[in-house]
Amino acid sequence: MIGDKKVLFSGMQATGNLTLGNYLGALQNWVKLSDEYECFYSVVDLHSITVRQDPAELRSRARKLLTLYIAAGLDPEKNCIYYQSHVSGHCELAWILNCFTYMGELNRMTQFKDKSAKHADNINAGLFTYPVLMAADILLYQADVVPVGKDQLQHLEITRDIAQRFNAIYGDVFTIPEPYLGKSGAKIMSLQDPAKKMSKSDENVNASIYLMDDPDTIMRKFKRAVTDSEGCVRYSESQPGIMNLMDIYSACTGKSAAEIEKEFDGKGYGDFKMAVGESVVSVLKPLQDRFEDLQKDKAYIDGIIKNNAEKAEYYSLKTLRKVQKKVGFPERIR
Ligand code: ATP
Ligand code: LTN
Repeated sequence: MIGDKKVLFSGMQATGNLTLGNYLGALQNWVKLSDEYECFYSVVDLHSITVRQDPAELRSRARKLLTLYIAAGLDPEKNCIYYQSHVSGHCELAWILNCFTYMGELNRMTQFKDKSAKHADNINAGLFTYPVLMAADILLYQADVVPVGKDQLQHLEITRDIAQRFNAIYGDVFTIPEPYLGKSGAKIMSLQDPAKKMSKSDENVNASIYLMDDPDTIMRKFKRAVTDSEGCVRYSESQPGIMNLMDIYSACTGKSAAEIEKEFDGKGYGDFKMAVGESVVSVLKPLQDRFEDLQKDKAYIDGIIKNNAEKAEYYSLKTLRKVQKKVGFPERIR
């Protein structure tokens, strides 16, 4: 707890251009939860270097991502929006937690298996211990809740296991975090292959809607979206492409699956796809406009970066000092 509020932590990597999946699965929920919780939203640049990055590009993407958090509606005066690399406690706690995590546990992580298959020439130790750094992010702020997409649930589980293991030895040090999965948008699938999640690292640009896509591009991508030959808009496992479009439409309009089925009863996929595309444009356009304005205000963004890093550091140190004491490191002499 901070004051009378529970704590929320979440983060996103500054790799690739953000997609509609990132927005509906993560960012949109962050905004919804931001009044209720004391929130820490990090640009997790330390995680990004588990895959080789061009330095200038990483720096520029990280700043864009931080700006996007604000453009999406997170108030940086109330929410702590900061770069992970600006708070050294993340790495320090990660090291300690590494010593409380088993190789066998990390070996089971599907993201590690996927990423090492994808980057076979660079299967580094950081990629392997990635979930430990993520656990450190969350536990450092004693987070009660962590809004993520479904693909991150396994990492949340391991975070809880590490925290429970640590608490069992040293007493109640860490709050055990709960995942928060939004109702709709928990897993947005690729527009070209509804068996795969929409991902910012997909090589096929038609598979993903990027947050900065212009309206024409968005409409074109939805027109090309893979569906089926059944010809009716119905929420059914046998129609994964349509289900995905319904999830997107539902997340953008707030309509339920039953309402959507009724709205498109007797209409073709063409009409439905147009409506989905328009609903996405109307959600993304205001965000894009705010992003453009914010990007111009360098001094304002710099101020946010400085103040919030200090705030994050203050809270992180409270946990870190406690953990260091618990494991038996000598006290600092002042
Ligand atoms: P990459 O393709 O590079 O692995 P990604 O698109 O999966 O990236 P992340 O940075 O791993 O993006 O995810 C940021 C947040 O967005 C996470 O909370 C994740 O669960 C969520 N997210 C990512 N893709 C989707 C998706 N298709 N549907 C819903 N949520 C998603
Ligand atoms: N692993 C996450 C990003 C991430 C994160 C976190 C999410 C790093 N640390 C802490 C929630 C809480 C991802 O790839 N989406």
